Amino acid sequence: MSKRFTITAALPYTNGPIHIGHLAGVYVPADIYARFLRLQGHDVAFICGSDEHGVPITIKAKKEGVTPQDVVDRFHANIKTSFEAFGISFDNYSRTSAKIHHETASEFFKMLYDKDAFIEETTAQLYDAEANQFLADRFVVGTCPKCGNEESYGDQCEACGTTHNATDLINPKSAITGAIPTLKETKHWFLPLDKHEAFLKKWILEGHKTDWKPNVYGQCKSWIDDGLRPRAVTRDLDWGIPVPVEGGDGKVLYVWFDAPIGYISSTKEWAQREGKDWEPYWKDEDTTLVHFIGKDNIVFHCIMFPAMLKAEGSYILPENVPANEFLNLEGQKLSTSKNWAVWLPEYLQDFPEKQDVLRYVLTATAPETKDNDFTWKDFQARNNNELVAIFGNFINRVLVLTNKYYEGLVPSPKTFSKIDTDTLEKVKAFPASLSKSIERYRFREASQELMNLARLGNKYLADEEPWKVIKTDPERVQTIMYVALQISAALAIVSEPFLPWSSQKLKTMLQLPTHSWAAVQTGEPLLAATHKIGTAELLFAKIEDSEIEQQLEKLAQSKLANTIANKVVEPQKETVSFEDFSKLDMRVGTIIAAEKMPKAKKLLVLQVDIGIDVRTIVSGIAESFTAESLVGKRVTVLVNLAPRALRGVESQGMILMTETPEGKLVFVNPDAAQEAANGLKIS
Ligand code: B3M
Ligand code: ZN
Repeated sequence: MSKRFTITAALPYTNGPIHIGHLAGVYVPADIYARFLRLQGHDVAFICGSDEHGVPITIKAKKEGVTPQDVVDRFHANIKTSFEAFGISFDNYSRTSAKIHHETASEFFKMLYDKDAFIEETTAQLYDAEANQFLADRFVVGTCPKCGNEESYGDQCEACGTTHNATDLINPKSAITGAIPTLKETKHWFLPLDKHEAFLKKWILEGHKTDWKPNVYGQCKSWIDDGLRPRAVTRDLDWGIPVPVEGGDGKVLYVWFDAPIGYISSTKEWAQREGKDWEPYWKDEDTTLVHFIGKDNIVFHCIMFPAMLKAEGSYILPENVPANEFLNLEGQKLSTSKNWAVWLPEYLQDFPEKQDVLRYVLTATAPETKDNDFTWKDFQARNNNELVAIFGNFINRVLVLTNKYYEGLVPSPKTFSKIDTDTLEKVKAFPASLSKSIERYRFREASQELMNLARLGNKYLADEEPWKVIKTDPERVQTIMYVALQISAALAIVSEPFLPWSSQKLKTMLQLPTHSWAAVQTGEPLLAATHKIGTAELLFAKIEDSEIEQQLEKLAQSKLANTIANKVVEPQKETVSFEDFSKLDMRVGTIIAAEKMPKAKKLLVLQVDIGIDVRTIVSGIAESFTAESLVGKRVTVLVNLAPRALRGVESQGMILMTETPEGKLVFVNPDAAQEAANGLKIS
């Protein structure tokens, strides 16, 4: 029976492009789910948009010296385009700076205000006197009162996920000036979450104990058990939706008040465009509402937004909030500021037409129950060993053989043997097992089940060996190829939610007449005898080592840039007079012999031609250079340093060195020295 679904995916902050962490945590699973539901014939509104208010945007704008509007315009376009190019099938992608959103959020606030759903209170809030600004949310950092993380934001600690009021922070510090905030009185509107505690307890703790993911349920339980408190839903800021009630001048709605309402306004925008009524999608008890989010958004979607919806009174509540954990990259936390990420626009450029590979890898390694790691080697292996070697290989064999033996016409099957009927029975069972996994939000499991269908086909062909049997029993081959073609068709249909691009390509190759999920389930022939298929194309292509190395090199560059940025530069030493400096006699020289100092890990004994004479210099560089590699090297030498005995060898000067960002020693100015004669002074 067709049902109505409203599927939302977290509205990305519009301060940077989308990366694989966003995709794995939210957008790929949400898209699989939405596509799956559509394939069942359900009525789906798959909703998203850009989250354009809030501190991250303001901070980015300040850093770049542009307006917040400039920032959101740039990234809204960037994000929207890359989602489309990647194949995320939103029915609507809106933005919270849109007029319809400002109106919807304002009305929502006013409605709650009129219902006395807020507490209006003047309280002392953190204030940065230097910046002349109240400090809330990401404008203030301090120690989390719950877990002790020293870099908690004013509204949320990313380490433990709790939300708190900025005044709860221990040792707060302004993120703008670094100043210790003072307290200043200001009026705000608070949503009394404590008043909704009984309802939240009943709804979540009793109602969703078994169907919500343990990580989601667990977080909710811990907040509720800790006791809920009123939360301010307005801010003293100038970027956001103006507070639409008396006394609201100079204040805006808290970004976590307006952003979830963005789901509603985006639905309205879609309905207007499609000539539909938006209300059933948010107000009809028969509608299933599901929020796809990352784990840091759980409290807002499970506690705060439901409390808002409940206070308003006419809305439905989410049926489920399948939040994911985080994805790491090559063993390290993804980080926008450290450029430690795989950015979607770059991926699409580097791997054109390989959207499905990333979709598949991110699904197969999705951080569903714990944080998980994305590595480029694994990406390559899953492409080459699974998509190419199993799925692609099977399809290629079926299409090539059908074209070769039957000029592209599906052959009529003869007698079905047990292996044929068993195989077809197994194919029939796939939609049900896939559905079961997807309905429980186990996309990882589902993606492996999909691969099992390709494995089934591959094994069937490998066991039946039509390419051998053709010589002795061509009639048998007709049946084999008929069965193999049915498996290919089933794959084309059920792979659609996971691999939409390849599914489409395969449907075209097979000229597949039906795309119905139910048809696979009933076991009716998907490709009838004498149906003409199209030409074979490669479904997946091998990814070469060099392509992976390029990606790893990109990451190495980011790492290097970070080490340089984080390198602590020693403070300047005391000033010396020019006379003192002139006492140093530095010359260009050439190392003419080098050997290791016995039993000393770090020391090399060098003979250096400094123009005046040849000196013995003991240098502590053995961990960075082998003795052999140094012969002939041009160096800079301090030649009038008082001689000093090191392990019994007299060192008669010093070679000037510095360090690379990775901490490797290098010679000072060796390139310039190439041109200079030994003995020339450095000045
Ligand atoms: N803008 C996403 C984030 O925390 C946040 C989601 C809003 S969903 C209403 O990155
Ligand atoms: Zn914490």
